[in-house]
Amino acid sequence: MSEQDKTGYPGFFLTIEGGEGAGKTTSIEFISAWLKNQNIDFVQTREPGGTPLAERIRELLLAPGDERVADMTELLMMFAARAQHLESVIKPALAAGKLVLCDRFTDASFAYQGAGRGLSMKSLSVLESLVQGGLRPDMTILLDLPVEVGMARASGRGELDRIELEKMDFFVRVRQGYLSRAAGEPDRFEIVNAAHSIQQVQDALKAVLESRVNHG
Ligand code: T5A
Repeated sequence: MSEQDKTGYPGFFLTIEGGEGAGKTTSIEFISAWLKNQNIDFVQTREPGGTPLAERIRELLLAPGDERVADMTELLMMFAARAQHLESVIKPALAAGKLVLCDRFTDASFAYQGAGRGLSMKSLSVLESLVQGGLRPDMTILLDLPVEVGMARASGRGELDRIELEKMDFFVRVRQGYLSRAAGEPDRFEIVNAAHSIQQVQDALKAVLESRVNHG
């Protein structure tokens, strides 16, 4: 927490990722309670969204509709929302030395728009550098679980959004996309088995937080 990261921000950027119904919301509630308990100053936010404008982009992205959203449009809207979110929320908080707890970030674009939709990873990397410069998460918790389990949980919650209406093979590619990102950056990623019970997931999260957030 106290060390400056490679981009010069004194804060700590923690992102949570996972497929549909992986339990991000449930896990973020637990992480946020843990951070409060440790008296760590943090900002909780999400993508797409996190600012009034970015939340409007989120609504446009997730609402089911008759007009098919082109893959490139979807990608650029994710990054448009991200650019706004970075300038208004993430960078100021990191500059103030805070921990930023973010529900999804650019790994989601690589998993959904890259692996899921099949857009070129090279184009994604170009956008990532354009929008973020050198800013990357300090740590990413990937909640991993079989697609069928996640979809069953997501469906149990009510109406599905536009992306959740995709077919099973799309989500299989998304999961593989996440796992391959994690394999490529093992120091940044912590993979938590999200198919386990809520208690087991929380025990795993606590262990990760105690080893990586409390001690820098
Ligand atoms: N997206 C996002 C992109 O395509 N590209 C991008 O760049 C970005 C940033 C919205 C969508 O945007 C896409 C990905 C998404 O499709 P979202 O709202 O963050 O992103 O995504 P969702 O996956 O839709 O988030 P959800 O809120 O729907 O799911 P969660 O938060 O993962 O799951 P949660 O915690 O609500 O849990 C689901 C249910 O399961 C239960 C919970 O009680 C709940 O009922 N549950 C468990 N049950 C048993 N055992 C456990 N361990 C459980 N954990 C939770």
